[in-house]
Amino acid sequence: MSHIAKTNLTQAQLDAHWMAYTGNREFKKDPRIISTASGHYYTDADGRQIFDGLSGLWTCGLGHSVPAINEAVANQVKTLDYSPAFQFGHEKSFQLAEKISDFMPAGLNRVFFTGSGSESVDTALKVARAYWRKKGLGTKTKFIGRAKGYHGAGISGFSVGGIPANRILYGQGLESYHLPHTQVPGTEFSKGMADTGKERAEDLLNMIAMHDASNIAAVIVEPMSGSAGVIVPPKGYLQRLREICDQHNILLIFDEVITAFGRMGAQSGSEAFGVTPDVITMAKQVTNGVIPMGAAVFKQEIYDTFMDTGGADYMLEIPHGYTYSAHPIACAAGLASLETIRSQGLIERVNQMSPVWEKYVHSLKGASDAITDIRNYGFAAGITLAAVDGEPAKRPYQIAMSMWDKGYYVRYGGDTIQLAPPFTTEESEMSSLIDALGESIKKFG
Ligand code: PXG
Ligand code: PLP
Repeated sequence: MSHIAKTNLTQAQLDAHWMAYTGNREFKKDPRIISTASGHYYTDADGRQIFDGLSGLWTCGLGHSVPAINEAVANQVKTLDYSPAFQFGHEKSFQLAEKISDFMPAGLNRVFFTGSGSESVDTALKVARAYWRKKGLGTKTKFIGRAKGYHGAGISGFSVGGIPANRILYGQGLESYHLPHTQVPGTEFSKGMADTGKERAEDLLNMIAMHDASNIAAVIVEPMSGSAGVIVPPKGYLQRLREICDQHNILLIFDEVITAFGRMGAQSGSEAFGVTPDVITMAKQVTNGVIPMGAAVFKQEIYDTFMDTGGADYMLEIPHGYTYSAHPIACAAGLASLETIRSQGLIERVNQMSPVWEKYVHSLKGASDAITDIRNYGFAAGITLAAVDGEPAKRPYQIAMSMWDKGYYVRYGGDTIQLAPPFTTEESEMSSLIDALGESIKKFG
């Protein structure tokens, strides 16, 4: 059905790669091969230009092949390609840690580097359990996630995650319970935050009544759920989660792998929604996706607790870390990415252009009866489509393939299409993306 790019790959080569989160059989019959990328566009193996409607995988808000990042990476490869992550250091990780803190809400200023969002979530959850143990509260081990949440592909991430398809094959995970999601009937087609739905935070009180706060280490939520299709928090909802966590001595973790560093038109989701958690996890935009890197950022009191109870100062305060923690090339890319966001005023740009984006996205309302909801915040949008013949994932797939044929990359997952254009997207690009999407939806609507 979709555009088949010419490729010199052999069937054996195609078969050898078990692709991530991909329908391998479908892909390998009809491969969509991307050859190069620059600015807001990919070029496929046939030389077609394809607009990047999801900024990579929510990674490349600055667009592709950004000269400042390319240069920083090239220089770093030539000067220090790798430096051991344990017991020795290099200057750029400390510089980047300070720069990341500068984007974080006040008080979140201790940065633990990882290689991905999934590792960042693992780090946050391990530190949460260890923190309570250090405080003499070692029974606080359970976690509360949320329905429709995505927290990566690790055993811990799938446990607290709430997308059923990502859980059903894997058996027992960490002991975790799930708050209801916040897609409340009657709030469809809300622009930005819905006025109702805040009361769904009250379920946390029921969970505390059931399990007791003495057994609960942390609540983890995405301030805005990305993977499940851009589920924006209702007004007052995150504030209420914060209040309940404070009242019951439970850590609040915001998983900001998608929302940190500009996507929301703010430095973080925390800043956008006005609620400060105890821990923020991040990845993706920190290096503009150029080199894998993630981080978990902790409030200082958590870090100090480990330092104060660490024993002799040559001892590890926490036995945790990754071979690629604070990788020097990732740090160089991170410094250049965050400096570019600042020097080009991109957070302000996303904030200013968000109403324009909102207008285009919501113009799709009524284009087809198949569209049952449209949601947006910052430079992100999710469109829910009615299931065809009991197959909720089919129509989004058909629409995304039709978009690829037309020269637009959009993400499909579950019953949604997701959009997240680069921070520098022009209004004319928004307009043509939405026009093309309207046509594709009508074709399959
Ligand atoms: N937490 C959140 C909130 C994420 O969005 C992860 C953790 C895991 O990060 P890594 O780097 O381990 O993949 C993510 C990643 C999509 C999509 O289309 C989203 C993600 C990954 C792939 C696709 O929404 N999010
Ligand atoms: N497995 C083995 C056998 C290892 O030696 C290591 C790291 O040294 C790992 C897994 C973890 O790898 P990483 O530090 O890249 O997460």
